[in-house]
Amino acid sequence: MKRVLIPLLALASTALAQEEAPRAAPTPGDTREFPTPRYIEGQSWEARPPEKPDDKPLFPQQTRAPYRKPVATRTATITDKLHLPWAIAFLPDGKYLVSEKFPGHLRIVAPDGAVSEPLAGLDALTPAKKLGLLDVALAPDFARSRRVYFSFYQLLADRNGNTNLAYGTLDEAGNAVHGVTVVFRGLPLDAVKNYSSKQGGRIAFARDGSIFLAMGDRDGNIQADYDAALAQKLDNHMGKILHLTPDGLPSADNPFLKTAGALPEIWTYGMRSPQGLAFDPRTGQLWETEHGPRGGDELNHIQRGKNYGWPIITHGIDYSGKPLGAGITAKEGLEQPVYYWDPVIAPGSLAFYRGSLFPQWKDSLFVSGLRGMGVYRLEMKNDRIVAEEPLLNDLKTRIRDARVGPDGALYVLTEQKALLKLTPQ
Ligand SMILES: [Ca+2]
Repeated sequence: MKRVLIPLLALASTALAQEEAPRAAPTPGDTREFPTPRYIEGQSWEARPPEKPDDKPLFPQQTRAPYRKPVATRTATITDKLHLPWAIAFLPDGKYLVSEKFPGHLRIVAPDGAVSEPLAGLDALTPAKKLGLLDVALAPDFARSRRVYFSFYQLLADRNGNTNLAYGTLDEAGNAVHGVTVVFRGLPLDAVKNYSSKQGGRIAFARDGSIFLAMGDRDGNIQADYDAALAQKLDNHMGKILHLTPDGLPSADNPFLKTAGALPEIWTYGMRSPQGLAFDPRTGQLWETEHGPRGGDELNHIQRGKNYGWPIITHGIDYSGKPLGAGITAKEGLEQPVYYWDPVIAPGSLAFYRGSLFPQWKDSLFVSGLRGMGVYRLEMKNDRIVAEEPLLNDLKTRIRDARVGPDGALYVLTEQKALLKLTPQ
């Protein structure tokens, strides 16, 4: 029955699906169905029970905020010729700088959909086919410096390898990045196995030009060694948000500079698999989304030195179906997520709306959903989520990144190949 309903809904939703949107299949191997959300104003789109039946929010609307659709959108496909795109940055000339995860390439996409050859200059990082590329971001002084930052990992033996940060100088005419320099390498260098692709990698620039970098916990062994969780120990970069100078050094205001045994780059800890990191343009505050266990994806307000709880407190259960640790969702001294998803959407990114193209979206943030096969628009009021609207679920494809362009349009990367642009209908 479901297979009959999906095409009908896709036709009914907007004109987008019929002509312009790609028809990418879900990622091979991910055969789990994601239900079509229910679109009822004032009720959550989510109708499934929580993964752990007795799981409850700690305050009203910590999860399942009511659905609200303030505006209709139109979707255009700029290109569907990318390969595993991970992130997009907006160049001042109107083109798009896109990273492709594996093998790691940077490409420039023109507004007419022309896709460049891979930019030269990344070969010095690691042998070909060993490079995994994650985020890409323009330096705040890009107009003058032409500097771009990107995060990457190296595939070492047994799929080990940690997340690193580099910069280089973009030469658009030469289709190259010159002077590629690695400014930060995550510790341990040969991190435990690349379980579940929990590499982190998202970059966010603060107003002062310093850099925040998300690092996944890489911890595939939580069940067996719960008390030794990497995310709770300050002697490694796993399961942390880091704060760095533009040269990759610890920022002078970091909270653990004088803590014996602590790595000086750490800003917060107790994260699981963060892939969304963004500043609220109104408040200047930092926010994060992370992949949780089965039933525990989170949106967090990131504050200096705090512990976000993984794996001591969490919603949901382990992917094996077993409980996690003591099975608790709150503990003194550990931060609560501002919002969580149970069942999960697998959040790939986070972006705040800025711009005037969609005045109805002025209080919105956007979270891409991999497992959730859509983009999730959240409305925020006084740092709480008051409404949630799934977008693009009719494409039935995993969504990697969603960013707001300088023109106020919403740009979306599907996990497999496409760059989409959403404008008002
Ligand atoms: Ca948490």
